Amino acid sequence: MATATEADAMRRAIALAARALGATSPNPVVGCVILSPEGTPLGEGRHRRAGGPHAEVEALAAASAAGHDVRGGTAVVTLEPCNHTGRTGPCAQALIDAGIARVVYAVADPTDTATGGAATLAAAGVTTEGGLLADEAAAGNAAWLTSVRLGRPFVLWKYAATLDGRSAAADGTSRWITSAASRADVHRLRAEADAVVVGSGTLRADDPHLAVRGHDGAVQPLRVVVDTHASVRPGARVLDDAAPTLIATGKDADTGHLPGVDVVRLPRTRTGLDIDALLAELYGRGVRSVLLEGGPALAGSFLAAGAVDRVVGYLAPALLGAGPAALGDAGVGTIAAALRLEVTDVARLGPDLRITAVPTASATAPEEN
Ligand code: AOF
Ligand code: ZN
Repeated sequence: MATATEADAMRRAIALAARALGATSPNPVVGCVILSPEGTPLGEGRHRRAGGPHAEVEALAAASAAGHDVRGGTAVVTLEPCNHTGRTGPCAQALIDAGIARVVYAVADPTDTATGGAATLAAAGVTTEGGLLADEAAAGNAAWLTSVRLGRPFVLWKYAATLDGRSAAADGTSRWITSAASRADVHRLRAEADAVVVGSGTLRADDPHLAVRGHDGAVQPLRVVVDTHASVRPGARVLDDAAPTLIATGKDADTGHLPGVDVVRLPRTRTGLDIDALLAELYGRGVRSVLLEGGPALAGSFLAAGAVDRVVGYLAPALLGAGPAALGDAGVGTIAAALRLEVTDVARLGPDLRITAVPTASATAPEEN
């Protein structure tokens, strides 16, 4: 059984890992705390960038830099220590070499490449225990774990709407439906994502910038415009150099007005571009988490393709009564086909409500009672 001290250390390791969200792809976020045999923290670390040291190695180095002897100590880590030599050496072996006597981890490594660390540690006589605060640690790594399971990036669809579900007024005006607190929260979502995706309609209507502001040191996400006919104007703000940008167009689009712009040509469907092909292209570029920022038609296409893993709605206490809905056609024609969600969080941001929900396993209607 893990001790209360180890649980505290795991909470700290999860918090350390969370600081690197949006910066480590295609790798996970991982945090680690090294404890002395008496339970005193000796060093801590996190994985900061793909190609950089793993969390365990950074924590061992921090302990050693502080002059601590870690022999006989415990490593508390959010992900099972890796067993492979990839861009860096195997962490299981590094822990064994350092004389660590016990390893407590939260979530097993699900990859074929890195799995097996716990067995290697156990074979070397290190006590190992998995599963401590596994749900919390998995939630902190939800994007990466989902991308490993599905072989495509994790997709979070974010929208802002009035209480009656409209994302713009009848005349098309839509600026600042939600409060400054909600808009700041969206910048956090962008900072945590590898790519931010919008459709060309939103680009025309709002000329959004899509780069992250207010998060020092955040890795800027790849800005992706789904633009079947390459309608983006050369002066659009999304084309500046604040962050990289990718324009996804149909195979036949004329992109002559976009010299020097990174363009990918994708197959078309009846409603626009093939969402699976887009996600495969992004995955190939190392993107493991996508923030889908609209508009309504594109969000409908993603939902119809079964390609939304989490929904975050910012609802402002305002009513419009007319104007476009936050979500367009998602392939739902009858109530039995409604895309059912489970609410996982409700928060108040200034005057607004933020509702987080995930699709339920089956799209059937709940039982009446
Ligand atoms: C990390 N950071 O702290 C741990 C990881 O690309 P590599 O060679 O660095 O290996 C990445 C894999 O190593 C990763 O997918 C995961 O399975 C495992 N553990 N990875 O990036 C870490 N502990
Ligand atoms: Zn490792």
